[in-house]
Amino acid sequence: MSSTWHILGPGSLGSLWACRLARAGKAVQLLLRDHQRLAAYRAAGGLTLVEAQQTTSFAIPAQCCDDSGPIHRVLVACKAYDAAAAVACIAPRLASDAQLILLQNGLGSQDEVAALVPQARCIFASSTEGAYREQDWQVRFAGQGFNWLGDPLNPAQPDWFGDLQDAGIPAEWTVDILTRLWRKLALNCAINPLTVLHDCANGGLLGHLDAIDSLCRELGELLEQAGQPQAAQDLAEDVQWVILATAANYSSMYQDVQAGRRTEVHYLLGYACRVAKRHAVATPALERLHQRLVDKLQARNLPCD
Ligand code: NAD
Ligand code: KPL
Repeated sequence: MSSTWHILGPGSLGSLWACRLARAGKAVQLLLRDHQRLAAYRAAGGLTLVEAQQTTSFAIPAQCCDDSGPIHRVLVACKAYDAAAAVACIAPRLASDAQLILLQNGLGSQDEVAALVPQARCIFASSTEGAYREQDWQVRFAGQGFNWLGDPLNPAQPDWFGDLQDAGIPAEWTVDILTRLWRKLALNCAINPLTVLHDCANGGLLGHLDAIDSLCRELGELLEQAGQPQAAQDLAEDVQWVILATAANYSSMYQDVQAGRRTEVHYLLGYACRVAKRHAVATPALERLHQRLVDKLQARNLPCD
């Protein structure tokens, strides 16, 4: 099997992975949307990683998604709402033994991708690392974190997993990846929309603990009914801990709204509300929160799906 790491959507997190893998001597190939993006990338001469005081450039090869040649392994690093469309573009190139690593936050996009490429192995990831683009083709590593990877259909660790350790990418293989993704989704549902509605940093939610308690109660019940009891354990305590630990930070959804970017609400709070409906779990506080968030996004001319 080819050992090349294809990176589909080298934005913030995708570039962070690409640079670290390239630095460790792994074969990396960027997959760009079209010829215009490819020309812009080639003009820039590569990807630049900024870490603390160190800035390093990597002349990683790139090609268009619709180029030729088989793809055996690809890190899908697009936003949740772009993942399926991006994978559809490379689907004709996927080898019969292809493995996709899906970096998307939230839930729902993984199933959209898996339905498109039923022959491929889809590995889900949950990341707490932080990165943002300072300019095109330049990424800043902004927050140490961790990556959990797993495959809900197959507990076997893939043979390339050691590449991550070689590249200094902190990661662990887990058989409970859905629990991880659900837990992060629940944290995001309890924190992020309220920061948008109250226009505050995470710490500002200490003034809204009653609302958070109601949301956590409903999220806990939803997780239980959806077959994720472990993800429900001590949720309210964990939410309060995250609020305190990140009090000065602005949530990712807050930052997206402030920057006029589309949010991933459809795969976070929207997903929770859809699953609640499917399992007939009453979640009035989550529903109200979702509606208020949708109203706010619409008022700002931002997509709410
Ligand atoms: P990003 O917007 O910085 O990067 C996404 C990239 O995908 C962009 O470069 C975009 O041009 C590209 N893209 C979109 N459609 C494409 C297509 N059809 N073909 C090729 N490229 C395409 O996003 P990000 O911040 O890196 O986030 C990616 C995922 O990781 C999200 O689900 C996010 O929630 C999650 N995440 C991000 C961070 C972070 O710190 N950035 C942390 C944890 C989780
Ligand atoms: O993941 C987060 C985010 O901002 O997206 C935290 C910090 C946990 C808040 O929900």
